[in-house]
Amino acid sequence: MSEDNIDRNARFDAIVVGAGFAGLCTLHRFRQMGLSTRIYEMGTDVGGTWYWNRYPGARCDAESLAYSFSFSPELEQEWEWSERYAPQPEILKYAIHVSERFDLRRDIRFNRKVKTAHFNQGMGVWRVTTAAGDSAVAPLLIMATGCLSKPMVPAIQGVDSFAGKRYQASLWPHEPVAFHGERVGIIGTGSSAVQAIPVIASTAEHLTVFQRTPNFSVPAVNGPLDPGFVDAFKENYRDHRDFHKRGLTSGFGDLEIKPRERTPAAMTAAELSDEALAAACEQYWQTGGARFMGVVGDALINKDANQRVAEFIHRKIRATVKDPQTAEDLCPTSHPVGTKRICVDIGYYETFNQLHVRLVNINRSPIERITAKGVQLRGEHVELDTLILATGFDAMTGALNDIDIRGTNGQQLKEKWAEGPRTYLGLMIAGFPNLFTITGPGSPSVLSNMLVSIEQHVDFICSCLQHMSRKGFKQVQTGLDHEDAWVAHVNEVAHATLFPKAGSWYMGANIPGKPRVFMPYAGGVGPYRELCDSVAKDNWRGFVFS
Ligand code: N01
Repeated sequence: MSEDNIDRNARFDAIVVGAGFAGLCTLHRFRQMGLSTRIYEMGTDVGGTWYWNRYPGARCDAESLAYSFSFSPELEQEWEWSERYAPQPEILKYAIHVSERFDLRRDIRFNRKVKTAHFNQGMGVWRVTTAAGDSAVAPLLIMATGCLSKPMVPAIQGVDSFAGKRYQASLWPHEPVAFHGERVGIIGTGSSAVQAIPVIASTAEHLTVFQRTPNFSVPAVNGPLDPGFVDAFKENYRDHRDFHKRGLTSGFGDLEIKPRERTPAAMTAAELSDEALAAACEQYWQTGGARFMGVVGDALINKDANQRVAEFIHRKIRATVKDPQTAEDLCPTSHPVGTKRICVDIGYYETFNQLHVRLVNINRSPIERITAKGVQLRGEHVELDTLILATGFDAMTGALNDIDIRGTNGQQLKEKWAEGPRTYLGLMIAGFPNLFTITGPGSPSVLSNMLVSIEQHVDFICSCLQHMSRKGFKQVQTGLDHEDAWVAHVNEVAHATLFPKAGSWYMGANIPGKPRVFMPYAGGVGPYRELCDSVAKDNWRGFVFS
């Protein structure tokens, strides 16, 4: 890194932390508004999630044509996605393309881990420093740090003593990793592992999967995109985008399905016979993808409905996996389906029929410790050449709490959030003026198409800044009353669903000692957008300008 590149007491209109999709979108829009902006990015390139998560089989489980920026009609027409679910290298290429096409890179400093962000009340600016030695100030600070960006290394005894090759799924090397002739072990069976396992099994000599909690997984039904389908979609891109933005749930879905049609998706499970529900599940199973959870209208709010959908997946697992004990071990029973992020796979359950693949249920055979040569289970040592940790993230708050962020009166964000994150609309935090979070806790974020949510937040922030500029305001903040009311609303909405019934990362349950609070907003992207719009219309209700 050239010394000349270091910012020393630099001044900008805005500082953005992170050059993933949220940071890129923010920078592009701020440029259009004439704001001088600096992004500090920890990685050596743009892409965020798609820069770090390079494990074998990594791809998006949202459909490519929907999981893309809508702000440039030319970009969306010209960019060509190859598959229904884009593989990680293609999404990374897209992020790089966006950064070049809109000439964003000149305002991004790579290899910069932001260490501190302190608000100077007298001057009304945020001072940001990085581990590389930069220091810069700006009145406006945008945290575009991502929801799943702080990897979690499990506290398993001896985890650092393994003498073979050890990889973390979310910090995968940039160089190719080969498994030919190797005995590979993987800990974890969340979305990352479910994607990686079939691919690793295709070349490893032996693969051992250490599973603590089985997850529900549905087939992706991935494949090359049909040019005719793409043309038709692109002809109608505006309508699709609008449909996703106003969607009642996650911001995906088919334009063709009219909300009022009496399909099972618009009915409750109680209205359907077992045969009708099974037929609907089968149809969604064959169609593929996470939209499976939309098979009936009440799958995520009614215990019985959920159980009937879960049993359909259990039957699929038992019909696919030949060894009865392995099949039983793969059947999730400890949480309602969908309350931990449902996985989307390409041949996951089938992989366990291969003779060189073994599932270890660590509830029956607990991991005692990791040794130099492998994993010591109770009563058995599993020798490994390579150990992969696909153990997830300190989600939603991890990356923010990692930075020493201090607002008015030196209050530290981490301390403020000791009992769980508190925000107004997932966008602002009382006591932290001019600081916005993109897809922060309390917003639809991880329960939604991230691109839809990112663009909505960036639009909202830009409108707010335009309002400030028109009125001559320099500062915006939110108050504790609105923050408290929003936190209560987020909780109320979550508790009307089955989500809190799972010990999920949505609940912070995967991190020892993390408060158990349902972090995202489960009210759906469309209703959330309407709420934000009504806030702006109602003279920016809950925001205080000065
Ligand atoms: O992480 P996870 P992930 N001993 O937290 C296990 C998104 N994503 O990286 O359930 C043994 O889901 C843990 O077990 P348990 C998506 O939103 C998207 O896979 O806690 N096991 C679990 O099995 C997803 O939800 C895409 O009992 C331990 C696993 O590790 C999110 O990222 C692809 C353990 C962690 O699963 C996170 O997914 C990938 C221990 N000490 C990810 N500690 C797509 O778009 C943890 N585990 C496709």
